[in-house]
Amino acid sequence: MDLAKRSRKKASMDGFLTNGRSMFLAYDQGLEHGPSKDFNDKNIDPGYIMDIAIKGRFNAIVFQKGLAEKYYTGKVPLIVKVNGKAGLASGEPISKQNCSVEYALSLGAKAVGYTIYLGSQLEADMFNEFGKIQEQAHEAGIPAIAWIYPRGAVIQNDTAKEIVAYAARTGLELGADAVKIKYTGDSASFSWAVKSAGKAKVYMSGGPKAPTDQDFLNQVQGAIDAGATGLAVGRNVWQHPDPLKISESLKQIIFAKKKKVAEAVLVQS
Ligand code: FBP
Repeated sequence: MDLAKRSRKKASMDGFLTNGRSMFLAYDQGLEHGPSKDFNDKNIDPGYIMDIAIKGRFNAIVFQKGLAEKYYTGKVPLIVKVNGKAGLASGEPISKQNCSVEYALSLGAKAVGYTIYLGSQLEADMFNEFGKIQEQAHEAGIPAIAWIYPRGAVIQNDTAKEIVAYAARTGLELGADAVKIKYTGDSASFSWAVKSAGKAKVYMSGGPKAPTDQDFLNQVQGAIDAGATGLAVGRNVWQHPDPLKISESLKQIIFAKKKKVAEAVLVQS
């Protein structure tokens, strides 16, 4: 590319924020885990998830390109995941690009997402690929969000304070506008990850469905107290028997700054 023609527009997460916070609905688990692991007769339908994103007033829906092409109906900003892997292969994890930034834009994406397995023997491939995607996204004026999951033979504990902080910092240094990282288990240790992320916004990753709503809401409260911008959640919402109710409780915690878990749970009863 002609360097003189290369422009870098301001890529900002502002379009995804409500009073500085946000909540994304993630739905790429059909690829990542397989339909029989996570889905039931309702949530196997991407249309059901699109409906939750709209009715639950999420700040974004996260789809792979195939779902975006066939099920994205607008009304909620779209984030297209431009890489992904299936859960069948063994060995050191790697997730490679499967959608161009240009094509994501044509589908209506307002940001692109990319997973990096930090600590994998193959991390350099993902660093390299993300570097190019981040530059293309910024040239187009949209943010690049990094899902940074420490994984591989050398990673003993992917939610340890120092490992999650390393993930957050990696995202900042590689140019991510936001990082999606796993919760460390308590607010004090998560705040080190938030500090490590610097000006990159931090989203807590939802994880498998928590045993109770209270458990999950406590985690989210801990992340918000630590300075996270918000939550990117999948299973804890769309595996819930009442996705809109749990979404409402989550919003009480994420957006209503003074609300605590006990009050947030009350909106469900
Ligand atoms: P969940 O809230 O369901 O955990 O979704 C968040 C997410 O990052 C998805 O985008 C992705 O499919 C999944 O987690 C990856 O999970 P895993 O940790 O098993 O790779």
